[in-house]
Parts: sequence; C-alpha cells; structure tokens
Amino acid sequence: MNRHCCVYALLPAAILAALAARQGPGKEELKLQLPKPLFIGTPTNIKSPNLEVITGKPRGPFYVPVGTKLLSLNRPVKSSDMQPVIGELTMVTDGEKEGGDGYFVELGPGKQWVQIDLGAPYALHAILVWHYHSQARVYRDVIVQVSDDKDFLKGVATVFNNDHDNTAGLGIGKDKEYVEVAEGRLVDPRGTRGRYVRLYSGGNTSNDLNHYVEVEVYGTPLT
Ligand SMILES: [Ca+2]
Ligand SMILES: [Ca+2]
Repeated sequence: MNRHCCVYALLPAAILAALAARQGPGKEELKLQLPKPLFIGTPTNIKSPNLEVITGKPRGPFYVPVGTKLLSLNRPVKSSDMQPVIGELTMVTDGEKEGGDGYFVELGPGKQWVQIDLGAPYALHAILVWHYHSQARVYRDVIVQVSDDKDFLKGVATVFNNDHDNTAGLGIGKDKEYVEVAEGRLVDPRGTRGRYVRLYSGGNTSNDLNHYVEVEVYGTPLT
C-alpha cells in the first residue's frame, strides 16, 4: 500500500464519496480569475449563531462537467432596488471583481435581491458571488434561487439558503453564514436548470445595506 492509499484509508466514507462525485470522467477543474485580497488574517470580532468555522484556507479545486462556460458576463441585471444608492446594476456582471471603492453596487437596506437573465435556460454547475471584500463582513440571509420564471412565482429551485431563522420568509435554510473574502463564495447548483438566477441578502454585519461586486454563473447548454 503506498502512502496515498494510507491517507485515503483514514478518510470517512462520506468524504470519499463526495470526492468521487467531484472528480472523475467528464469533469474538469473550474478555472476562475480571482481578485487581489484586500485584507489578510482571520477575523475574530464577527459574532453570529449561524457562522461556519473560519479556516482561513483557500477553497481548493472545484470540478464541473467538461464544457462548462461562464454564462453571466455582461448579461442584464434586475433588482428589487432599481435605483442603487451607489454604483450601477451592470457592475454585477461586468467581470470586474476588485474589492475597492468604485467596484460595487450598493442596494438599499433590508431584504433586497438582484437577478441575472442568462438569456436561455442552462444546466448550472457553479454560482460565485462577491458581495464585498475590502473588509471582513458577513451578509445576512443569503439565498440563491434558479427559475425559468422571471418573476420567481413558479418552478423555483433554492440552491443556497443560510437564513437559519427565516428572516426573509422564504423558508429555513440549512447553509451556514460565511465571511466575505476575495475568492468569493462558490454555490454548487448541482446541475439545476434555469434561465434566471436570483440572489437575496438582508444587510450585513457592518450596516443594513446590500452590496455586489460581481456574480458569476457557470453552466452548460441543455441537450
Ligand atoms: Ca463587477
Ligand atoms: Ca436570518
């Protein structure tokens, strides 16, 4: 038995199964262009009952079906706040992910959403969101949904929800809150199909406002 075998023998079966599902035939690593980190270190002053354990480690590779492409670049964006406090809605999909002033759109207080129209339905394999990354923050009640209905009234699939106490009224989420960092947050939609991606938030640990530096949606055409 070589050293790798010994290491894998120590991993729980559930983790091995997850690894097998992520790598393998027909999959390739999702290549991302990440912005420069603007702060370093592990924040210790953020308190939340639903915060994930902060490791400070990079995300590591993520595997998607071969042929997966970025679908969201320069696609149209709608919002519950069509007159942002700062910036423009086009910033959500303009490909700029730098964290400084001038690179984010600021939406009003409380529960708000942005929605990207991919132009056609696709099978979705990764959704990345950068709310804000020049300061360690946790955004509240982050919910990501996919639908073919632009009004999200029917056929809605929730692919991420960290609203553990149902503040947003969209149901209790099982995902954890997280600290925003330069690598963004990767949501795995697991092949969910749809044309529209809607992302909710409800303020953050620094203020009641909502911000987006960028959202990226990756997927493959429906066959
Ligand atoms: Ca941007
Ligand atoms: Ca909540």
